[in-house]
Amino acid sequence: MKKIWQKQEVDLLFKKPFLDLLFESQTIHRKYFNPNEIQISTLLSIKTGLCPEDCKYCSQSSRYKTDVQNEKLLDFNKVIEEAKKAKRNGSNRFCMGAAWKNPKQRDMPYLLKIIKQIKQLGMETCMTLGSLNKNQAEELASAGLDFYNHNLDTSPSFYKKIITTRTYQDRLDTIKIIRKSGIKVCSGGILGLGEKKNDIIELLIELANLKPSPESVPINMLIKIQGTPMEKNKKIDDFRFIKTIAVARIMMPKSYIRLSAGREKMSKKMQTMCFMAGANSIFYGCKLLTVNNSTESEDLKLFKKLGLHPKLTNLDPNKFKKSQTTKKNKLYYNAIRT
Ligand code: SAM
Ligand code: DTB
Ligand code: SF4
Repeated sequence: MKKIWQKQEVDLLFKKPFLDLLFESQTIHRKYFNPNEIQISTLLSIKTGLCPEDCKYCSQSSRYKTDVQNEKLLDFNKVIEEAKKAKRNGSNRFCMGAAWKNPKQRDMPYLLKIIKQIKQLGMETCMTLGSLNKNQAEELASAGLDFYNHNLDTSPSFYKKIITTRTYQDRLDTIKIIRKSGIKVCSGGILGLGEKKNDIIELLIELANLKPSPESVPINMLIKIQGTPMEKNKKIDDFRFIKTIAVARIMMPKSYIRLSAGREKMSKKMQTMCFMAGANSIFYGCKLLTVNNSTESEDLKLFKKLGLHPKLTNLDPNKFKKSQTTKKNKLYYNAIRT
């Protein structure tokens, strides 16, 4: 029987002494995962900006004047080229995001063709396109989509202060539709919006109590985007962030917990503490959707220092042709060999 988490017990986890909490989360992590293995995904924005939603943190909402360059749907060949590049650089999952309220029917053939082509490269696929209806989810699933990212972002009550153009229930409904279609669920949140500890607790309870919990749980640290209502938000305390990852690991022991947006501004020590707390997935590649990420070479240096290695599903170095061996993936193989 699936455990149902109650507020009081999660509150107690947050109240634990820091080192006790980390010991507990690390112990659970080691029960279900290889502690030295990190799943890595690469992101690409396939349609950028002019989003009709009003998420107060986002560079792509049409409501705010940000530096984002709006772009129409990316050319099919360009998307495939980027996926191949990600594969050569060592990623095994390609995640594509579109700044839509929901995909239109006319976009479906393009999306399905992309999924099929990327699956042929031997990569896992993930998309995040806004809300989905049942038919759309089923079509994406039949094309072979592995994951769909749809975050709850924060607690149900605080959510209303962050986004007004769709409800929490809309998000939960889409997650249910994704789950039913057979696509794996990627859903998490964002810290630094001005939420209270209680909002984080409620978010984690919402996620963990889904039946089943999401397979992948991104925990984003707010990247303050100039021009958005959150541009001057106070930075979230590092220890609260690390504790959130530890508590997420304890509540969702079998899920991949992804240390997501915000790594570019985190020190190596901070990232290491997040891995110790139970994070075992990252976005890899120098760009997220619209803003910079930690660079590949910085990540490889850190992996080498910590003896971490990327989760290799379809990546066999011997399968790489000489001509495909770029400087970056040489670095990557050296990093994981030594
Ligand atoms: N448009 C789709 C949607 O909202 O479902 C997908 C893309 S959206 C950019 C995916 C997630 O990225 C958001 O739910 C949020 O958690 C995170 N995100 C967006 N902007 C961010 C920022 N400035 N800092 C940190 N995380 C951010
Ligand atoms: C998620 O939770 N974080 C990623 C992914 N899912 C799509 C996106 C982070 C976006 C960071 C801001 C930007 O690049 O615009
Ligand atoms: Fe649009 Fe997604 Fe940005 Fe919200 S987070 S404004 S839905 S792109």
